Amino acid sequence: MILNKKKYFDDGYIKIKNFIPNSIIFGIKEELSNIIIDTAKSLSLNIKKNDFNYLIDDILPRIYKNSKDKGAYIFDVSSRLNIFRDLTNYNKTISVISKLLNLKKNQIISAKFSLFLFTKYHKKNAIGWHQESGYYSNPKENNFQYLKKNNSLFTWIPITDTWPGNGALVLMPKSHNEKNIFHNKNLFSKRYEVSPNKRGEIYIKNLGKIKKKYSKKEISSKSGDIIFVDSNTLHKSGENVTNKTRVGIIMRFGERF
Ligand SMILES: O=C(O)CCC(=O)C(=O)O
Ligand SMILES: [Fe+2]
Repeated sequence: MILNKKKYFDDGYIKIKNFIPNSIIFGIKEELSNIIIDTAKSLSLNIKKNDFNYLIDDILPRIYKNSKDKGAYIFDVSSRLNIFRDLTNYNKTISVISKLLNLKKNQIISAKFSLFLFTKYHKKNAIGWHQESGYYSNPKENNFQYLKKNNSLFTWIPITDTWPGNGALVLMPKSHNEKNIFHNKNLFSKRYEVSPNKRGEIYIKNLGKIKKKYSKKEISSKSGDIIFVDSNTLHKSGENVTNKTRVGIIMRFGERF
């Protein structure tokens, strides 16, 4: 594989198609399916077939509707599936990160891992504009992730295919050159109550100038693809106007602070 580093440095992101092996993608789908089936059975829900899309689009929302606790259970145990370690540590991913960040493999550290299981009942959970580096703000904070803001990135990995309108990642190409954007914190209880562009843990107060300076782009991607995004590139969750569940994974890597 030839890595187009220039494109990454120019645009602040790069998508690579057919990157993650099928064995890992199938494994993730199978293990998520098993957890959904077991949980549905515990609620005596009728399962018609063992098919990943049916399970995440039909059964998973019904589980959430029936029992918030069971929904939270699925999210929690899924995030801790061992197969996500295979994904996080996939050799080819680490090689690319090592080249993009100019670090030896053993110098890379990883930060928070996020699994998104956004069903039709989670439209409000779509996150607004931010830089990933906004999470790595203040070394004095107890959730500081010890990643260097200017030498880190995240990977966005779709498990379900995404396109504009069903939750594809939205970003502002070239905005990684903005190094001094201040991020405010939302009150925990208000994270998903504020306006769509400001939802999530952190938000940017004055988006006007930035929005004028950069155009936004929705990045369609298929399961098996990967998107490498500079930590300073502005991005947000794409809107999902469908009733389909959107499953995606974010992993964060960088140079130790
Ligand atoms: O939902 C997404 O695609 C993006 C979420 C995100 O950027 C984040 O959690 O930091
Ligand atoms: Fe993010």
